[in-house]
Amino acid sequence: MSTITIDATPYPWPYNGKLTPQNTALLIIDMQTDFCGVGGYVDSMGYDLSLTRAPIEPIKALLALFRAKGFHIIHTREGHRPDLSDLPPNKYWRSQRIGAGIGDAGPCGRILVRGELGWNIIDELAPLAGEPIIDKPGKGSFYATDLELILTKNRIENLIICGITTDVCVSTTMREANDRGYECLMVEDCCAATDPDNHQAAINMVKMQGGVFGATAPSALLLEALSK
Ligand code: C5J
Repeated sequence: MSTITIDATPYPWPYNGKLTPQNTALLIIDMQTDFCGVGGYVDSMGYDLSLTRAPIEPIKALLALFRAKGFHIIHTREGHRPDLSDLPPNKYWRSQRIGAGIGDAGPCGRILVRGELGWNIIDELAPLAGEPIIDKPGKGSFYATDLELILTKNRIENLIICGITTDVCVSTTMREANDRGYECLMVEDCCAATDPDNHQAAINMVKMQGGVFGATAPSALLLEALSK
């Protein structure tokens, strides 16, 4: 592929103009039933599921193109071991307080527990064989996972980040990645939060200081640039 950049904000992304399927991964964060499905964690907390479901179709379109072009695709899942030995007590306490105790029984099985129905990535965005899935106990995708090892081994330098929720796992992951020197792009309509103002604020924060965490763009600009 010849050199291309995305007409992102606040700068044409990536900074060095080196965007190829070999050095770039589409990183899809936590598109699990627990975060966007009926009976999952977010639903149990009483949030509006239409917000966290909004990016499903835009991600589907991006995923199809990135697969067709041979880019790296990486998925993540937030969840805990069935014995909850990796669940900090304060995380449990806070989740129980809002009516969705992690590890407690819910309509989709035990909330945010690995192997349960709610923990699965939704069918619409199901990983294909060979696409790495990163299981993480926290909000960031680098903490207590082998994501960095996989990126290093595959010589991936650029991360195009999608998923839910913008203000929590997407944002934490982008900050972790940025500190490690990865060049990050947040895809605005391929992310969502449980609060629209928080979604917008998380996008705005990326763009401060000349792109303090990287850049952002709507998926239409990626589809346009990469379909050429
Ligand atoms: C949250 C996530 N919101 N995937 N997790 O608790 O953003």
